[in-house]
Amino acid sequence: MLFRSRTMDTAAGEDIINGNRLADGSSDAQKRRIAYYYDPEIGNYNYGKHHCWKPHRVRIVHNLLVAYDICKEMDMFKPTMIDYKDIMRFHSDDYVNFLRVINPDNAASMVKQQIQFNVGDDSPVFDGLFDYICSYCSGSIGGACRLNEGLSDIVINWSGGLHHAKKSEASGFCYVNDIVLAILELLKKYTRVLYIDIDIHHGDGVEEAFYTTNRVMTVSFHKFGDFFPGTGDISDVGYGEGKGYSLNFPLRAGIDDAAFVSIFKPVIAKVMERYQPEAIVLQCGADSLSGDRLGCFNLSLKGHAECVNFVRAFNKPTLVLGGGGYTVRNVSRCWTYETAVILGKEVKNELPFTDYLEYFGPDYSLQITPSNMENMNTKNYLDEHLHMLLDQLQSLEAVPGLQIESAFHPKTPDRVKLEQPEEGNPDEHEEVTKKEAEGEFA
Ligand code: LLX
Ligand code: CA
Ligand code: ZN
Repeated sequence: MLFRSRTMDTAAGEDIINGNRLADGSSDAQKRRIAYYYDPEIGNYNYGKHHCWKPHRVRIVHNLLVAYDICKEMDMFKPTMIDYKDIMRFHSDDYVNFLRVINPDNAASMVKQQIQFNVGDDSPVFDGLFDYICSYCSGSIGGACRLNEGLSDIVINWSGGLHHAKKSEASGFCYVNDIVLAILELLKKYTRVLYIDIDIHHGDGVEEAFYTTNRVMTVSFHKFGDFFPGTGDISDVGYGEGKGYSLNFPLRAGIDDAAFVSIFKPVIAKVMERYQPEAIVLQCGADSLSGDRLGCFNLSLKGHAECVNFVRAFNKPTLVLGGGGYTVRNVSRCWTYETAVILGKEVKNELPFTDYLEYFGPDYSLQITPSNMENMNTKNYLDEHLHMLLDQLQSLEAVPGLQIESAFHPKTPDRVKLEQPEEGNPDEHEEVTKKEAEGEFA
């Protein structure tokens, strides 16, 4: 297996075979240079025997990618480790210093700080916690650097996507928000960054960080109503300079492929038209799949991946991240399939042999079949909410320019202060034809 560190790579993409076809075999003329970040240590971290969170799932994805023989189609990197100062670009010094020192042996003497920083229950203290944090953040920040340098068109880090983490607080199994850190890196180069979140949960940590700026547009589709974290109503649209630049599609249980795609595509197409982002971060939480242990949506891999493919067709520098997902076998299936879709490679439905084959019985197939659960999202409900979001987008200033730099609001210290981008012309936008953006696959 060939791994290169971020710093070792100088000749961009010389040896890459690029995916240039969609999964249905139709041609997609634009060649993509794909980078994939994976730390072989990541699967060894353990939240505890009884915790439902399994970092191990990313190792299963990796094994499937190797067994399908598609790794050779992308540039693979073991992330170059960041250090604590890189995390302090968003998170508070107190919180980061706490994460650096806390371990299972001293946890009993740090109960007060555990309560303060919400670490200990859902987000437990385990051996190697800070190394784990650095590992997944390194992939996302390293990926953003690679996009900034123009060395890749799409970067994948399935270990990232921890969208609930706040400036000074862990939340929902998320300690440090790699997404916010990666977006801050992208903002050094790009004037407008779009964040899209298809995890079943609201992308609250990312939304909160950028709530008062129009340099980042956040768009989350999520279950809303009696569901963690409880935020993300359609009326939450941003504040001050950021008003209108947070979009939330609250959903009910049971949404299926056809319904999800029918709202995702028009919202994202309108976002692209009105906001014209220069870079995209896509959080692909797999807890929105049918059969997730903690979820209640009814998506198949095809519906989930159709959203990924729709975003891919816009040909913007894109960082693709993981997220939630508790039915390990389906999470692994999903991100394996989505890697293939991003590469434009077809993969057989019959799963190849790996050390984890037993997870996939009795059918041993890649695709999953949605259940017959009721879709509680009526057509009227979806139409009404879709039109509210389209109206919100229509009333935005079309493309925010450079007057938006002073996004820091003194009354909102949990949010980030933005610097000037280093380069880039905000008026240069690639056009994507409707046909390209609508490219579907079987
Ligand atoms: N939504 C989500 C996304 C990424 C991670 C964790 C979550 N949290 C949950 O799914 C959840 C579920 C039930 C209750 C509260 C939260 C995540 C990704 C990688 C590593 C760690 C966390
Ligand atoms: Ca979401
Ligand atoms: Zn989630």
